[in-house]
Amino acid sequence: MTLMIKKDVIDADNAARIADLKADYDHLGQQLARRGIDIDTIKEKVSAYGVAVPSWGVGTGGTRFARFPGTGEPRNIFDKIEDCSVIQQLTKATPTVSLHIPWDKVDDLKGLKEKGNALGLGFDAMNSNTFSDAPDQAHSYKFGSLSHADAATRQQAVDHNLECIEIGKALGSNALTVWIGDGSNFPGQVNFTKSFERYLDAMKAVYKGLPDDWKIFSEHKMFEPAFYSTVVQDWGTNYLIAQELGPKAHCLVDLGHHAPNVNIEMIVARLIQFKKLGGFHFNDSKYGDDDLDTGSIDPYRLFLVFNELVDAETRKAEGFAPMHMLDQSHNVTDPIESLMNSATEVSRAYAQALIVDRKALEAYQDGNDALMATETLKAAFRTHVEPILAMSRYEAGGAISPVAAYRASGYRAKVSSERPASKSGGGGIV
Ligand code: LRH
Ligand code: MN
Ligand code: MN
Repeated sequence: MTLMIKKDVIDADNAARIADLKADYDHLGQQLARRGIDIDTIKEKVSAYGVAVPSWGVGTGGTRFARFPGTGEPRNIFDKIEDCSVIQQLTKATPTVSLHIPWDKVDDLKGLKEKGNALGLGFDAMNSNTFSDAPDQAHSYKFGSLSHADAATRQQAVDHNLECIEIGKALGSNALTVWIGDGSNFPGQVNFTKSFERYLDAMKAVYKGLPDDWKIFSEHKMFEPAFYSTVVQDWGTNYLIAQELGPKAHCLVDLGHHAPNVNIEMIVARLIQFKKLGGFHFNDSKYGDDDLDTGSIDPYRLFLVFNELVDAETRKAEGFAPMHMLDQSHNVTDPIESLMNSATEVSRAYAQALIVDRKALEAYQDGNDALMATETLKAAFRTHVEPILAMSRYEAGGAISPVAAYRASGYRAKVSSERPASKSGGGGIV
């Protein structure tokens, strides 16, 4: 396997930390044992857990005002997956990459698949892009794509999604995520019913092109780029879509795509209950679709989402198999560092949710003991599970402290000397 970070660097950094980690792990093990929890069982579950890295996340993002690139920005999809493999090598929590077409130019599919294999990376859900115009396309998406008033434009968007499926098939992916920016900026600009009807028809055409073992995810988002109305604006519309399309269709929940204070964990529970939870785009937000690092603003909410997931996992909920992806934009940090920390935050929320005393919680719920019910969740959330995460990384050959090992490796300086400086300037994600 091709290793982007030298093993010696990781070993040296780990050597300085392993004694403390063992002591911390043993101590936590004793604490958890007193609560009737076997630490190794939790560690094994955490070790088996993975979240996909978005290919678009390893380049520095931007806002609609400006983009301030870092150094050593990936030039193409091959550079991007090398960066993704650094994240996986150090965290051992990100075994797959989620591609975005045509942001990722994938002319050499065979070469890309081989490179993925060499780096030990698989390919997660494919993402189509009909929210911006590709250089040579015949019809513009300025006024929409799958819901556009013009049939030829809709067909072009359908064809693009079908092409994404073909690319994904060659790479070993098994899901397509569709997010559209379609909507309107003015009352009266579009007919809500007609545009949703057109969207459903177009999505049905994409659905027809899905292989038997594939899933299609529709991703809702409250607003942006359309500021008055959005065609797929919330989980209710998203659920209708999944119902209309059929059993291979599910809803994708991007944590940043809701109004502030919306109870996302409850949306997750509803979608699980009705077998329509397809997957996640994890990130964090304070105001809107901020695409901040997962767990950086409200780690308790992330934990509460995972509490629902573990609840479903524990009772073996029918049809429950969501895919997990990160979807972030990094404007002021090294994207590799942000993505490593985010993967760790997701694993942390999972570990914390695994140690919730579910029997006690159920008894408190049934007995209407609101205070003790919420304390039961808090007891798990307050538990410092880092030794479990670090030990799981260490035993898998990763880094006890991924950011420290990464900085010690000099990877960013190395790629900065090899990859030409990328342009700063206007907004948008590279
Ligand atoms: C839209 C979105 C969607 C896109 C990604 C780049 O805001 O969350 O998932 O594919 O951002
Ligand atoms: Mn998203
Ligand atoms: Mn988004």
